Amino acid sequence: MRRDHRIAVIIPALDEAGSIAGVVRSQPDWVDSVVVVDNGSIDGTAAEAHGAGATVIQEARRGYGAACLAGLHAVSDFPIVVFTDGDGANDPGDMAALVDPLLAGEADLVIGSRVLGEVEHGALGAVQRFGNALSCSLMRLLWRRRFTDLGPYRAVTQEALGKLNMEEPAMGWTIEMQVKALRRGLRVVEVPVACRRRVAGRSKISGSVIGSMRAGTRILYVIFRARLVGG
Ligand SMILES: Nc1nc2c(ncn2[C@@H]2O[C@H](COP(=O)(O)OP(=O)(O)O)[C@@H](O)[C@H]2O)c(=O)[nH]1
Ligand SMILES: [Mg+2]
Repeated sequence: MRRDHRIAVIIPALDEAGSIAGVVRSQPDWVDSVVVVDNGSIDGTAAEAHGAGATVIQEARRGYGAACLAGLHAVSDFPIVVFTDGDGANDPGDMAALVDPLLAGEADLVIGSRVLGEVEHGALGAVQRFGNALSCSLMRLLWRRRFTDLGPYRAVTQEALGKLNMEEPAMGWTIEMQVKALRRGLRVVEVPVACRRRVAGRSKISGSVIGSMRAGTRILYVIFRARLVGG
Protein backbone atom coordinates (compact mmCIF):
# COMPACT_ATOMS: atom_id res chain seq x y z
CA MET A 1 0.00 0.00 0.00
CA ARG A 2 2.78 2.44 0.92
CA ARG A 3 4.45 2.02 -2.46
CA ASP A 4 1.30 3.19 -4.20
CA HIS A 5 1.62 6.64 -2.68
CA ARG A 6 4.23 9.30 -3.15
CA ILE A 7 5.84 9.87 0.21
CA ALA A 8 8.48 12.51 0.98
CA VAL A 9 10.68 12.80 4.06
CA ILE A 10 11.99 16.16 5.26
CA ILE A 11 15.06 16.19 7.49
CA PRO A 12 16.06 19.54 9.02
CA ALA A 13 19.76 19.25 9.77
CA LEU A 14 22.21 21.65 11.33
CA ASP A 15 25.76 20.40 11.75
CA GLU A 16 24.86 16.71 11.60
CA ALA A 17 27.74 15.51 9.40
CA GLY A 18 28.39 12.59 11.72
CA SER A 19 24.92 11.14 11.39
CA ILE A 20 23.12 12.52 8.36
CA ALA A 21 24.36 10.01 5.75
CA GLY A 22 23.28 7.09 7.90
CA VAL A 23 19.90 8.69 8.54
CA VAL A 24 19.33 9.31 4.82
CA ARG A 25 20.33 5.76 3.88
CA SER A 26 18.18 4.17 6.55
CA GLN A 27 14.89 5.62 5.30
CA PRO A 28 12.42 2.91 4.22
CA ASP A 29 12.62 1.88 0.56
CA TRP A 30 8.99 2.91 0.00
CA VAL A 31 9.94 6.56 0.56
CA ASP A 32 10.08 8.42 -2.76
CA SER A 33 12.04 11.51 -1.83
CA VAL A 34 14.39 12.40 1.02
CA VAL A 35 15.00 16.13 1.41
CA VAL A 36 17.64 17.40 3.81
CA VAL A 37 17.34 21.08 4.70
CA ASP A 38 20.60 22.63 5.76
CA ASN A 39 20.81 25.97 7.54
CA GLY A 40 24.41 26.98 7.12
CA SER A 41 26.09 23.94 8.63
CA ILE A 42 29.83 24.32 8.85
CA ASP A 43 30.71 20.62 9.16
CA GLY A 44 29.94 19.20 5.71
CA THR A 45 26.36 18.12 6.45
CA ALA A 46 25.18 19.09 2.97
CA ALA A 47 27.90 17.11 1.20
CA GLU A 48 27.29 14.06 3.39
CA ALA A 49 23.55 14.20 2.76
CA HIS A 50 24.03 14.65 -0.97
CA GLY A 51 26.50 11.77 -1.09
CA ALA A 52 23.95 9.53 0.62
CA GLY A 53 21.38 10.30 -2.08
CA ALA A 54 19.27 13.05 -0.51
CA THR A 55 18.06 16.18 -2.22
CA VAL A 56 19.74 18.99 -0.31
CA ILE A 57 18.17 22.40 0.14
CA GLN A 58 19.80 25.44 1.69
CA GLU A 59 17.71 27.78 3.79
CA ALA A 60 19.30 31.10 4.68
CA ARG A 61 16.86 31.92 7.47
CA ARG A 62 18.00 30.21 10.66
CA GLY A 63 15.72 28.03 12.73
CA TYR A 64 14.15 24.60 12.85
CA GLY A 65 10.77 25.84 11.59
CA ALA A 66 12.34 27.85 8.77
CA ALA A 67 14.11 24.67 7.64
CA CYS A 68 10.91 22.62 7.78
CA LEU A 69 9.06 25.28 5.80
CA ALA A 70 11.74 25.35 3.10
CA GLY A 71 11.49 21.56 2.92
CA LEU A 72 7.74 21.80 2.42
CA HIS A 73 8.17 24.08 -0.59
CA ALA A 74 10.29 21.38 -2.19
CA VAL A 75 7.77 18.57 -1.68
CA SER A 76 4.53 20.32 -2.51
CA ASP A 77 3.55 17.61 -5.02
CA PHE A 78 3.84 14.75 -2.51
CA PRO A 79 0.53 13.79 -0.88
CA ILE A 80 2.26 12.54 2.27
CA VAL A 81 5.10 14.26 4.11
CA VAL A 82 7.10 12.90 7.04
CA PHE A 83 9.41 14.96 9.27
CA THR A 84 12.33 13.25 10.95
CA ASP A 85 15.46 14.41 12.77
CA GLY A 86 18.92 14.24 11.23
CA ASP A 87 20.72 13.04 14.35
CA GLY A 88 19.60 9.40 14.33
CA ALA A 89 17.23 9.85 17.29
CA ASN A 90 14.25 8.53 15.34
CA ASP A 91 13.87 4.88 14.32
CA PRO A 92 12.91 4.56 10.62
CA GLY A 93 11.22 1.31 11.60
CA ASP A 94 8.50 3.46 13.17
CA MET A 95 7.68 5.30 9.98
CA ALA A 96 5.08 2.81 8.80
CA ALA A 97 3.08 3.42 11.97
CA LEU A 98 3.16 7.16 11.26
CA VAL A 99 2.14 6.90 7.64
CA ASP A 100 -0.43 4.09 7.70
CA PRO A 101 -3.25 5.99 9.44
CA LEU A 102 -2.92 8.67 6.72
CA LEU A 103 -3.02 6.12 3.93
CA ALA A 104 -6.05 4.47 5.53
CA GLY A 105 -7.80 7.85 5.56
CA GLU A 106 -8.11 7.72 9.33
CA ALA A 107 -6.04 10.78 10.21
CA ASP A 108 -4.69 14.04 8.78
CA LEU A 109 -1.70 14.33 11.12
CA VAL A 110 0.07 11.52 12.98
CA ILE A 111 2.45 12.49 15.76
CA GLY A 112 5.10 10.11 17.01
CA SER A 113 5.00 10.21 20.80
CA ARG A 114 8.27 9.43 22.50
CA VAL A 115 6.49 9.41 25.83
CA LEU A 116 4.34 6.47 24.71
CA GLY A 117 7.30 4.68 23.10
CA GLU A 118 10.57 3.23 24.22
CA VAL A 119 13.12 5.82 25.28
CA GLU A 120 16.78 4.90 25.25
CA HIS A 121 18.48 5.76 28.50
CA GLY A 122 19.52 9.43 28.43
CA ALA A 123 17.75 10.21 25.16
CA LEU A 124 15.04 12.42 26.63
CA GLY A 125 16.22 14.82 29.32
CA ALA A 126 14.29 15.94 32.39
CA VAL A 127 13.88 19.47 31.09
CA GLN A 128 12.49 18.21 27.81
CA ARG A 129 10.07 15.89 29.57
CA PHE A 130 8.92 18.70 31.79
CA GLY A 131 8.52 21.09 28.85
CA ASN A 132 6.54 18.51 26.92
CA ALA A 133 4.28 17.77 29.87
CA LEU A 134 3.68 21.47 30.50
CA SER A 135 2.88 22.17 26.85
CA CYS A 136 0.55 19.19 26.68
CA SER A 137 -1.23 20.30 29.86
CA LEU A 138 -1.74 23.75 28.38
CA MET A 139 -3.12 22.28 25.15
CA ARG A 140 -5.49 20.16 27.20
CA LEU A 141 -6.60 23.14 29.20
CA LEU A 142 -7.02 25.48 26.24
CA TRP A 143 -8.22 23.11 23.51
CA ARG A 144 -9.53 20.13 25.49
CA ARG A 145 -7.33 17.65 23.74
CA ARG A 146 -4.90 15.27 25.40
CA PHE A 147 -1.45 14.90 23.82
CA THR A 148 1.61 13.33 25.40
CA ASP A 149 4.41 14.84 23.29
CA LEU A 150 5.45 17.51 20.79
CA GLY A 151 7.52 14.88 18.99
CA PRO A 152 9.28 15.99 15.81
CA TYR A 153 8.84 12.58 14.12
CA ARG A 154 5.47 12.98 12.44
CA ALA A 155 3.54 12.49 9.22
CA VAL A 156 0.96 14.78 7.64
CA THR A 157 -1.04 14.91 4.45
CA GLN A 158 -0.44 17.62 1.87
CA GLU A 159 -4.13 18.38 2.06
CA ALA A 160 -3.84 19.12 5.79
CA LEU A 161 -0.72 21.21 5.21
CA GLY A 162 -2.75 23.33 2.82
CA LYS A 163 -5.05 24.20 5.71
CA LEU A 164 -2.37 24.65 8.36
CA ASN A 165 -0.61 27.66 6.88
CA MET A 166 2.55 26.91 8.84
CA GLU A 167 4.69 29.96 9.60
CA GLU A 168 6.72 29.42 12.78
CA PRO A 169 10.45 29.80 11.98
CA ALA A 170 11.82 28.47 15.25
CA MET A 171 11.22 25.68 17.75
CA GLY A 172 7.51 26.41 18.09
CA TRP A 173 7.02 24.55 14.79
CA THR A 174 5.81 21.27 16.24
CA ILE A 175 3.33 22.81 18.65
CA GLU A 176 2.10 25.25 16.03
CA MET A 177 1.21 22.30 13.84
CA GLN A 178 -0.63 20.53 16.65
CA VAL A 179 -2.55 23.58 17.82
CA LYS A 180 -3.53 24.68 14.32
CA ALA A 181 -4.66 21.16 13.47
CA LEU A 182 -6.93 21.19 16.53
CA ARG A 183 -8.28 24.63 15.77
CA ARG A 184 -9.13 23.56 12.23
CA GLY A 185 -10.81 20.35 13.32
CA LEU A 186 -8.28 18.08 11.64
CA ARG A 187 -7.94 14.47 12.79
CA VAL A 188 -4.78 14.15 14.86
CA VAL A 189 -3.52 10.79 16.10
CA GLU A 190 -0.58 9.91 18.35
CA VAL A 191 1.36 6.69 17.93
CA PRO A 192 4.28 5.45 20.07
CA VAL A 193 7.75 5.90 18.57
CA ALA A 194 11.15 5.02 19.91
CA CYS A 195 13.55 7.72 21.02
CA ARG A 196 17.26 7.03 20.72
CA ARG A 197 20.31 9.00 21.72
CA ARG A 198 21.79 11.07 18.92
CA VAL A 199 24.40 9.12 16.93
CA ALA A 200 27.00 11.90 16.83
CA GLY A 201 27.44 15.62 17.25
CA ARG A 202 25.79 17.98 19.67
CA SER A 203 22.19 18.86 20.47
CA LYS A 204 21.08 22.27 19.26
CA ILE A 205 17.91 22.35 21.26
CA SER A 206 17.16 20.34 24.39
CA GLY A 207 20.72 19.33 25.20
CA SER A 208 21.70 22.71 26.64
CA VAL A 209 20.13 25.09 29.12
CA ILE A 210 20.17 27.92 26.59
CA GLY A 211 18.67 25.75 23.84
CA SER A 212 15.94 24.48 26.16
CA MET A 213 15.08 27.95 27.40
CA ARG A 214 14.88 29.28 23.87
CA ALA A 215 12.66 26.40 22.77
CA GLY A 216 10.49 26.63 25.88
CA THR A 217 9.92 30.35 25.49
CA ARG A 218 9.09 29.97 21.85
CA ILE A 219 6.66 27.12 22.51
CA LEU A 220 4.81 29.13 25.15
CA TYR A 221 4.73 32.12 22.81
CA VAL A 222 3.12 30.01 20.06
CA ILE A 223 0.52 28.59 22.48
CA PHE A 224 -0.51 31.98 23.82
CA ARG A 225 -0.45 33.66 20.44
CA ALA A 226 -2.80 30.99 19.11
CA ARG A 227 -5.08 31.47 22.09
CA LEU A 228 -5.11 35.25 22.05
CA VAL A 229 -4.66 36.17 18.41
CA GLY A 230 -5.85 32.99 16.69
CA GLY A 231 -4.40 31.98 13.35
N1 LIG B 1 18.18 23.07 9.39
C1 LIG B 1 18.11 23.18 10.72
N2 LIG B 1 18.01 22.07 11.46
C2 LIG B 1 17.96 22.22 12.80
C3 LIG B 1 18.01 23.46 13.45
N3 LIG B 1 17.95 23.25 14.79
C4 LIG B 1 17.88 21.93 14.95
N4 LIG B 1 17.89 21.30 13.76
C5 LIG B 1 17.80 19.87 13.48
O1 LIG B 1 16.62 19.40 14.12
C6 LIG B 1 16.85 18.11 14.63
C7 LIG B 1 16.62 18.11 16.13
O2 LIG B 1 17.60 18.92 16.77
P1 LIG B 1 18.50 18.41 17.98
O3 LIG B 1 19.71 19.28 18.05
O4 LIG B 1 18.73 16.94 17.86
O5 LIG B 1 17.55 18.71 19.20
P2 LIG B 1 17.25 17.75 20.44
O6 LIG B 1 16.76 16.46 19.87
O7 LIG B 1 16.23 18.50 21.23
O8 LIG B 1 18.55 17.59 21.16
C8 LIG B 1 18.28 17.73 14.24
O9 LIG B 1 18.24 17.05 13.01
C9 LIG B 1 18.94 19.09 14.08
O10 LIG B 1 20.05 19.06 13.21
C10 LIG B 1 18.11 24.62 12.62
O11 LIG B 1 18.16 25.75 13.09
N5 LIG B 1 18.16 24.42 11.28
MG1 LIG C 1 17.99 15.22 18.76
